[in-house]
Amino acid sequence: MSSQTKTPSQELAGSPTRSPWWIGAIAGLASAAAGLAIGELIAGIWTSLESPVVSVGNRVVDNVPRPLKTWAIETFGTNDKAVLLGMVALLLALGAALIGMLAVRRGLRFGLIGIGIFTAVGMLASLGRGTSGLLAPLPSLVGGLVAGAALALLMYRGNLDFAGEQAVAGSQTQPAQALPAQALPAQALPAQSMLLKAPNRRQFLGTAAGVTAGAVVIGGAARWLRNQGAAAAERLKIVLPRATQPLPDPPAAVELGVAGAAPFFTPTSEFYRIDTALTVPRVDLSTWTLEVMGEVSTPITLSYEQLLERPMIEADITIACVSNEVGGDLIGTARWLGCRLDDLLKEAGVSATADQIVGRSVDGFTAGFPTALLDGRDALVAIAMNGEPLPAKHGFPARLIVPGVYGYVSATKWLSQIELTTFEAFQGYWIPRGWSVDGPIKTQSRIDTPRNGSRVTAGSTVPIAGVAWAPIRGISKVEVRIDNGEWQEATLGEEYQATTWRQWKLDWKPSSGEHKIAVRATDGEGATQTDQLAPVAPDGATGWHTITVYAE
Ligand SMILES: Nc1nc2c(c(=O)[nH]1)N[C@H]1C(S)=C(S)[C@@H](COP(=O)(O)O)O[C@H]1N2
Ligand SMILES: [Mo]
Repeated sequence: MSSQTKTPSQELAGSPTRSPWWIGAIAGLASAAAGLAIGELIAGIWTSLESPVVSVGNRVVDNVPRPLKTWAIETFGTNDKAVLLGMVALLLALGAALIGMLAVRRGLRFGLIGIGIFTAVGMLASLGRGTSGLLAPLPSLVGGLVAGAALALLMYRGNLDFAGEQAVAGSQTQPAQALPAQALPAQALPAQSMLLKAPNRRQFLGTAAGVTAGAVVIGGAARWLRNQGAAAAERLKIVLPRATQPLPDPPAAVELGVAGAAPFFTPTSEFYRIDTALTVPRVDLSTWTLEVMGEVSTPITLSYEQLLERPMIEADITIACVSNEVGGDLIGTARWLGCRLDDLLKEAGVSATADQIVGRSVDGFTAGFPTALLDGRDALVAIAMNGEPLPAKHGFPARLIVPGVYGYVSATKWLSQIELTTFEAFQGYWIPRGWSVDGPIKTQSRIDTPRNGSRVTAGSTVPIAGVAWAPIRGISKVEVRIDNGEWQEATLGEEYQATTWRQWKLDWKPSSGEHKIAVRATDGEGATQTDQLAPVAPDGATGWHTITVYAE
């Protein structure tokens, strides 16, 4: 018998859960979609706020144990963030479907309690991250209210709540079919008449379709706001100041011009990106400021315009990630434009007790390095890379760049504060997570061409080439070893700045067969790169990059 042919009383005479499970799942999913879309929209309008999904995802990122994080990065590569967001969304969808089913079977208030729990999780996850303070839970709160309202509306339109609750109540006392209507006492009649209101599937589905369509439109608008929003447009309007001390181009001979080897300057579009941010923070320039605070005599607050008015220098600096494996590509070189950090701190007057400079991001990330690193090197509050305002991914509107140390202790993107403190008083983001307090970049070299596992032509001239780096000590020598032969000195790109990597190459005429090629570099102080293998944690990988190629 199909449901259309049932009379209302026949509907009621069935089990207390007449509405099939999927009605509840639809109610839950549509309500959740509405709530989440509103959350995204609020976060899209007020760019300093995180949407509920992103807040929860960020909490997960901040708290997953390192082995799990390493596994995720190894398995999903740079898609790890998309996978995590997908998992949060999937869990949310499951939860939403269950909440909807509970509501339809047990009554609206059970559904509302479920939504309340999810809302509380979202609100809690948003707290204490970044600089949005007390407003941070707003997207989750409003999203939760909207989801609750949507669920109530759906159940009302489908006559679901009432029927469900009554049926359950009935089933707890006596089975509904044992209650002939005429046998009910008079005071039970109003309840009974509502009891007879059959679930209205058509109205329910229509409303669910409407709610879902609304959520899709609002979600789309939120996405558009995020992408096309204020920050991106503002960035395009920026006219970069000219450097007070412009830097001439590096000598042409820094570039050895071997096809397949990394160019001296890494194109911005290919520059590696590493950060904990699930979605790239979009900074509103009209409210953004950079504060220099903590153990200083004169705290400084700069607007973006004020930052741009400061004397600007250019510097060519190679930055690297501590998580770069031997032979990996989490490293790049750019021409950075910014104001000198040492000058800025001189103005602020660093107190003698401070030994740590902490960069804090608008999203709460922190990285700290010793005040002693300001030894005259070109540490910058950078506003541009390779001649363009910093792309959002790389820290717009400002970031720190400190030559010689890994990014996790220094290169804070979306910079909002520079705090002078002590190592005893404060640990940057990665330190309690098991990474080393100090992060000097280790001397390393990489073979870019030929590729590991590739085939080359026996008897022809095959250039072996790559890059070597040891900022800020510089590179003095690169050697290549083929099979178990002698170490042969490679040709180096022209000596330029010790803060950058150096290209190297060696021509080779392979005999046919399988060959192993290893590379090692010697830094500007005469220390040769160790062959001892070390993993990336806790302070950077070591070992010689070694590849196998086949000549035929
Ligand atoms: N706000 C913020 N800044 C950050 C990070 C981060 O997670 N959040 N990661 C750091 C790390 S570990 C590295 S290696 C560099 C990478 O900079 P890039 O993404 O511009 O290459 O940024 C640093 N700055
Ligand atoms: Mo990093």
